[in-house]
Amino acid sequence: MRVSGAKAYDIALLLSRKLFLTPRYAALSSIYNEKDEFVDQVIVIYFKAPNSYTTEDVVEFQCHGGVIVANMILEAVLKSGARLANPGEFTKRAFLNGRIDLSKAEAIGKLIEAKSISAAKLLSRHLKGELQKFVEEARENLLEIMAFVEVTIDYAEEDLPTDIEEQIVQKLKLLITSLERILENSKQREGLIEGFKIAIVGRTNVGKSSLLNKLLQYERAITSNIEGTTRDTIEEEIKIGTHIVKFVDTAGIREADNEIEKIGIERSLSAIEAADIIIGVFDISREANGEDKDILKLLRNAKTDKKILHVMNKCDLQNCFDVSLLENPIKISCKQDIKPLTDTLNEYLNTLDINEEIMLSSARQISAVTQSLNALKISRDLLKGGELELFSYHLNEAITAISLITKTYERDEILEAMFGKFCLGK
Ligand SMILES: Nc1nc2c(ncn2[C@@H]2O[C@H](COP(=O)(O)OP(=O)(O)OP(=O)(O)O)[C@@H](O)[C@H]2O)c(=O)[nH]1
Ligand SMILES: [Mg+2]
Repeated sequence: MRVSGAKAYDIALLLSRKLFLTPRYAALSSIYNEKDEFVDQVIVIYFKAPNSYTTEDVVEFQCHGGVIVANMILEAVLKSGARLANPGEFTKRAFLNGRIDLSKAEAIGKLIEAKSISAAKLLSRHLKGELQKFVEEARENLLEIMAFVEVTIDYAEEDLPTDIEEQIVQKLKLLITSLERILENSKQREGLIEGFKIAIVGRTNVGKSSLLNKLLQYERAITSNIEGTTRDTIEEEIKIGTHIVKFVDTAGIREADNEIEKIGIERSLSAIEAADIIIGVFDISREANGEDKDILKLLRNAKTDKKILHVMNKCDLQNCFDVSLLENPIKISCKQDIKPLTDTLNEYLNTLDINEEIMLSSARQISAVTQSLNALKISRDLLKGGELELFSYHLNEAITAISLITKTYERDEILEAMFGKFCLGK
């Protein structure tokens, strides 16, 4: 149990009945509550400010296992003046007190919920400051450009000297390329952090729910030979290799008259929209019909950043299906074996594993870089047209946006520091 803040040390002395605690030493100590009753024997460690996670005084009680003892100590701590921390408050304080920047705070939060080993590896790289370093370098480059241009606007009668303009154009070009690369790299792999979503789609009765059950290894969804058994989407997390992914079983897609079934089909379509991977299931024991062709069309029209898999199900039965309609079909039987599908999925997920390149780890970071990139492209074009003031306006926008990843950009303060390098009034 951890207590942070100005009173943490006094609380620890009170509960342990000690006169002092040496910082960073593990002290064996009895703990007493406000009624002077012995509660537990624990290890107390005192982290003296600023050498702690929050940079405040922090005291750690390492008590015996189980919920009851821990709760009794918690109660004693609360009775002596502490309050419960809000979710994430320790990390929030670490950020507010300047110990970590936002990219690190975000990495800590996501690390706890990481959906794969490779996601955890990436987040620990962010925790070490990889993303922070990248953002700060980009920001410094942009600020330098900004300073040049503002000096020209304020102090020079004429336009930017051509050699400087050429340098700025080069710098912008490099930055734009690197931001574009990061975005592409990150968008493809977004599911690694947030967890991939896999939609199982097809016409009615092809065995979508049977597939979900087989993946889960228990009868989660109702299956039957009645068409339109599944009316709602069903979501379950399943581990494939080292990845935790979310499978979504959907209502079979067909022309439905029934109001409830229609709503279910609407939901199937949104599940396709939200998925990173779409498994189209086809029942090879029946001839392909118009509904199968509609599904194929749906799969063809899905966004290009989604992975599409064509699956032939019921391979334990005789084949009546025109298989040439399918692309690289994977043969399975939910009654017998679905390993060819899980193997393909595992292989695909592994190809997405994180490489050495810089990557963003949240939708918030992706949006910040997208905004910054758009502003940079606008300002690049304005510079070509010689519109310095507008250029500077959009450049400022680009700096503000990318700074959201690490810490808020305070224009005056940073610009002052930058201008300090120039000999103005020369
Ligand atoms: N022989 C055989 N039968 C299967 C296989 N997979 C599913 N079935 C049967 O096919 C029927 C339909 O299966 P479901 O899993 O309910 O199909 P669904 O696609 O979820 O159907 P809807 O929810 O109505 O869209 C059931 O009777 C299953 O037992 C298979 O691989 N082989
Ligand atoms: Mg079903």
